[in-house]
Amino acid sequence: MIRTALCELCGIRYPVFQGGMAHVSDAKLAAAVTNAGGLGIISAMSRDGAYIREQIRLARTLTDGPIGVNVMLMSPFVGDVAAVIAEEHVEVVTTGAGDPSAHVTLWKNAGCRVIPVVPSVALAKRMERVGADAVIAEGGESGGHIGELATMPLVPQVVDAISIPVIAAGGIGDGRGVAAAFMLGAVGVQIGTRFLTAKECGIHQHYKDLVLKAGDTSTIVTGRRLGHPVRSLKTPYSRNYAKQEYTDISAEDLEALGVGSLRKAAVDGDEKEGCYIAGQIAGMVNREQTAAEMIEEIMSQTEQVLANAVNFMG
Ligand code: TUI
Repeated sequence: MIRTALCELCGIRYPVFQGGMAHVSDAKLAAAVTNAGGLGIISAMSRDGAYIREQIRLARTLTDGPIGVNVMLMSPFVGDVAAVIAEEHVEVVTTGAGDPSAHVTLWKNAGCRVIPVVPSVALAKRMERVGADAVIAEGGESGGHIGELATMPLVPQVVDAISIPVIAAGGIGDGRGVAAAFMLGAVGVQIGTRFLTAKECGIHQHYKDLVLKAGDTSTIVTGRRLGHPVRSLKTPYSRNYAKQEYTDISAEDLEALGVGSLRKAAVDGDEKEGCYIAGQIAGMVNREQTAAEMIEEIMSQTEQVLANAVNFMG
């Protein structure tokens, strides 16, 4: 049985976070992951405080374990959502797409563990300085909004730069990935893409089918011109965006292409206008399973890989 400092920090059985994915990670998926021994995380995406309060309370009816909320810092409701997280005493708050320094004291005073996603050593150091409990070092193999570095170089450089625990994310989908993350110095992992095909994940079946069908080269990064690169599956939407991105299209028109596209994928299964976010590991995600089956399989595979590793030594 693998236990790390992350299990103590967050009150979880396995050192596995489920990524906070916009229009994907709701109370039902989060509760299923927490009940399976990981940390389930509800995505606040660009929704208001009332929505996130309802989701937190729904999750509380579905599990007695800890719950996380992911705050997307570009959200227009970020202040509102930050206050609700403190009021509801959410056990763990993770953040993405920005610097959460302004909210850390509020969350710490409410007893939350604060664990920001960082794409660089510089932000990791800043997070340690402002009192974060740990960081998630997320490489560009992941789906959604990404930084410049890949997981393999990012994680050990972050580990060397700070003294708080580091969780690895980006490109991890099975026990080999978890074992590799431990070898890089991480005390846990965050997994997103694999949970897209969890039975408790309520996204449109077309989304799940695209992930199940995906191969190693099925993702593409768009949005660099606007300063927020996003990795998603190659679909009519993302191919069209990529084609238009470096034409004489205005920034406003390019921005407009993105509006509502995540929702169109996850909720409507829109084949033309949906942005189907997934990481590079999608090619390895070939089965629908319950969250508990996924986590049990990943952790027992991790144990096997780590036990076998001693055979490499003479
Ligand atoms: O945030 C994510 N993944 C996301 S957010 C999202 S919604 C969105 N849609 C379009 C454009 C932007 C967002 C979809 N997927 N992952 C965590 C993450 N955070 N990746 C990269 C970062 C990040 C980038 C810059 C974190 C901090 C940061 O710092 C900038 C600063 O202020 O120092």
